[in-house]
Amino acid sequence: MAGRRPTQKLAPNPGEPSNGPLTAEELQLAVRNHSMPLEALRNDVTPPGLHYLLDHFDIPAVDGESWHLRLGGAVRQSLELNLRALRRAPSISVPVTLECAGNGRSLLKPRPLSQPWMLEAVGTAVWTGVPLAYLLARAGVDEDAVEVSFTGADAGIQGGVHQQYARSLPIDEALRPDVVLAYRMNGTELPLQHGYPLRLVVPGWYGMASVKWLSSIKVLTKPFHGFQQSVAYRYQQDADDAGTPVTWMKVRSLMVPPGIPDFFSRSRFLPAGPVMLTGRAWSGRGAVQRVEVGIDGKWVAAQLDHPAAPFAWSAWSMPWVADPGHHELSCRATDASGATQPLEPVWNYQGMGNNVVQRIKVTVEKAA
Ligand SMILES: Nc1nc2c(c(=O)[nH]1)N[C@H]1C(S)=C(S)[C@@H](COP(=O)(O)O)O[C@H]1N2
Ligand SMILES: [Mo]
Repeated sequence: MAGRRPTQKLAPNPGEPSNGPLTAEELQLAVRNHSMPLEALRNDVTPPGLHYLLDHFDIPAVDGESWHLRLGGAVRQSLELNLRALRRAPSISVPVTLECAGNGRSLLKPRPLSQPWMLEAVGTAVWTGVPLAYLLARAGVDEDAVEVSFTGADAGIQGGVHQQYARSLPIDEALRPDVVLAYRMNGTELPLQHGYPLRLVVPGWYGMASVKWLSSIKVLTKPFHGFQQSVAYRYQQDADDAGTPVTWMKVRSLMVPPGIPDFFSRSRFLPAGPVMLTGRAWSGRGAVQRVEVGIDGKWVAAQLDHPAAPFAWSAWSMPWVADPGHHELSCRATDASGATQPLEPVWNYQGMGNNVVQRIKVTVEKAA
């Protein structure tokens, strides 16, 4: 009897979303990767070591001396460049706020099983390196090019598929003047965990686009279908939904939790009286136009500063006179497109782009 051949579906995550407690596998990922402590929102540029980190597989062993980048595919002239050659090429420095597309995942119910981010998978760094557009121009991109793919040196298995981490960009994005092949982060050599010796940084896009430990770049005349593009990083409703690709960062704001934390619960305590509430806001596409602070559900406009650069976050602040008792603080940003943060999480199967407003419970104590 002719039966249906069992089709093996490619899965981005290792199982259906769960309402159960955090699993040992999620904890394992959470201790390898890390988010940015919210108090680091005080800084324009995230201090060394506090920028969030997400590595899918292992940090690859790359020898910077013998390493070189290959750029080929649909180009007039393939290039092969070592680190010294790249450092001699024209360079730019771009302050960029990067956020993981899975930020906010663990606030979803049920919770997609992957890196269990809360709210703070974000950071801002100054990336220095060669504009990608410069190298593409040097190689001479063919007229029928549609995308450019980027392959990292790190390898692993995800969804049962052996792979090297790889992503692509549409050709128009790849030719933007601010997309950088970075060999420095905040003025010092690119740290191992952030992609040494060379990484891509795509300002405005969620972090997955910024491929680390680059080994090759290929100009393509057909769309790229790698796992991290066709299976992972999609907004989908269930395992059978092809979904839509995750691209630009949605609008988001975060607040430095005021006062002091309880060690274990992280709930906050502060004395009654005036306190300056501060934080940052960003959006991948279109500047942040407004930040509001919610005090027990009542929204008040915050003072919003100009960002240091088009793709860096903006500082905001709002004075508050805290009166004794329990309060809930929140913040909500709106960008130039009119997009604003939702009050409740918007669920999707992979837990992508959850830009729900942050809520902080505080206990205000009578001044002694
Ligand atoms: N080669 C490679 N590049 C990668 C990744 C990876 O696992 N391997 N992770 C991506 C993801 S999902 C994010 S959010 C960012 C994280 O960059 P950071 O660790 O420097 O903050 O790198 C991206 N680039
Ligand atoms: Mo990510």
